[in-house]
Amino acid sequence: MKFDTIIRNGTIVTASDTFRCDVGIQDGCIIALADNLFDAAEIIDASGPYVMPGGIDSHVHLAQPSGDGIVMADDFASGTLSAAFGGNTTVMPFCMQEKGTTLRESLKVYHEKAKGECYIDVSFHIVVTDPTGYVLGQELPALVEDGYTSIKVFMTYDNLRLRDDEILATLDSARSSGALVMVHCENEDAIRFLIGRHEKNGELAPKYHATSRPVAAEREATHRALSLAEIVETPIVIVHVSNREAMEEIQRARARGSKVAGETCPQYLMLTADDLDATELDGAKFVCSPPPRDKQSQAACWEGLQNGTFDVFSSDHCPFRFEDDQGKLNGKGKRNFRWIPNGIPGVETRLPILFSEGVGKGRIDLNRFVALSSTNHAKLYGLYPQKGTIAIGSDADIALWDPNKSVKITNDILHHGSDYTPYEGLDVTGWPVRVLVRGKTVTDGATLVGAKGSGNYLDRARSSLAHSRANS
Ligand code: DUC
Ligand code: ZN
Ligand code: ZN
Repeated sequence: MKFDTIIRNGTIVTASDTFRCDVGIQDGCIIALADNLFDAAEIIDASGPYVMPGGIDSHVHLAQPSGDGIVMADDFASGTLSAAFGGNTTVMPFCMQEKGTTLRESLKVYHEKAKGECYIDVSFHIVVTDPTGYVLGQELPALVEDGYTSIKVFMTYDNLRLRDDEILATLDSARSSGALVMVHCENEDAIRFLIGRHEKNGELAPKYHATSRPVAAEREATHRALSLAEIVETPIVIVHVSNREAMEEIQRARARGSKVAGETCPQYLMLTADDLDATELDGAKFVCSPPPRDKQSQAACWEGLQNGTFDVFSSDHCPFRFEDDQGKLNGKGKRNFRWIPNGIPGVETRLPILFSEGVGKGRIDLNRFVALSSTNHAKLYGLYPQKGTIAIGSDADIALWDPNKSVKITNDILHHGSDYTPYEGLDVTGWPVRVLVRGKTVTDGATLVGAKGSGNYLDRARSSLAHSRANS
């Protein structure tokens, strides 16, 4: 047989083109794109759905320690399963450096957690929380050579945030090694001041999470991160941008010549701070950082997806259970918003929401959908062209999308470990009906076909944004 699998009569959509042909797959790779392919062990009829690169979600959290007594709702098995049902073929979770440990020690822990568990391919970003001379001078350059080519730093959270001098040292090391730095931009001192003021006033409900983390705290930190990156000439990614003012900081930095990528997420298109002001403690379901803003901010984020301010659309899947004393409603979280774990589930709903609200409502076209959901993630994080496109030689990571399938999103139909979805009741049109990773079907849309452990760990090349400055 010439092929293991042929996907026949499909409309192929890439980030740049839409065209009709068959896809021939062998040994997990695309080896032919042509009409009338024949001679395969398996023929998949794709005359109805679109044939798209599988989604790459470059911002997810799985099995991450999240504070005393708090347990994340997804491990690598449930998180990658949920991702597959949402049309994804690769996810990029974070490996969190525990203070006082090396990056290699932290990686060992996360590789153990992921080993034999994943349904789709995975690759780690490393969160640097303890940027010692050894970490920045010895470990990071060696890790980049080994394929760990992106890191994240936090400007908020007492136990995670780096001071400005530490951020500069980290950026400087990243520039010379060619690592790409993702930055969580919120001003910790301002947030702590506002939390303290709310506590003094007895304002403890979930809605005060939003007012304790205002736009100005995000805008200021975004400006500072971009300025620090400019000083040491290091490309950065501003992750989970929630509003226009932070977007304008990115636009101004680019106009000054800085290399900056931008990311936004479904919560900033679909939720507002009003969702945190729900009855009882339901607002805790929407606590994430930065918090959702207002309708004008949602419109701004859509503009950013259209005009290129944002390169990637990620879920920031960071799931906790709601009715659970190890989750949102832990003993302290019930009494005070500051103890509600930050983060919401979304790896399975990211793409249906972007497809339905974006393509379906005419805000973006199909090719932009593919760019924002897959191709740009692969390029930004050093996986292209192995991943993120449909081309000869690329991995056969493919999602078949039925553009007309209408689905009401409810927690019952999802596969994550959380007991709720922030998008309960949302009607979407467009759904992934078959997902293949390296040519093997993981789900037919309704049932699981793939096996736990079939996902690979991916070493990565340097970022398209970072490598041109490497070693300069
Ligand atoms: N930052 C993230 O990237 N995810 C969840 C929580 C946070 O602060
Ligand atoms: Zn973050
Ligand atoms: Zn995150």
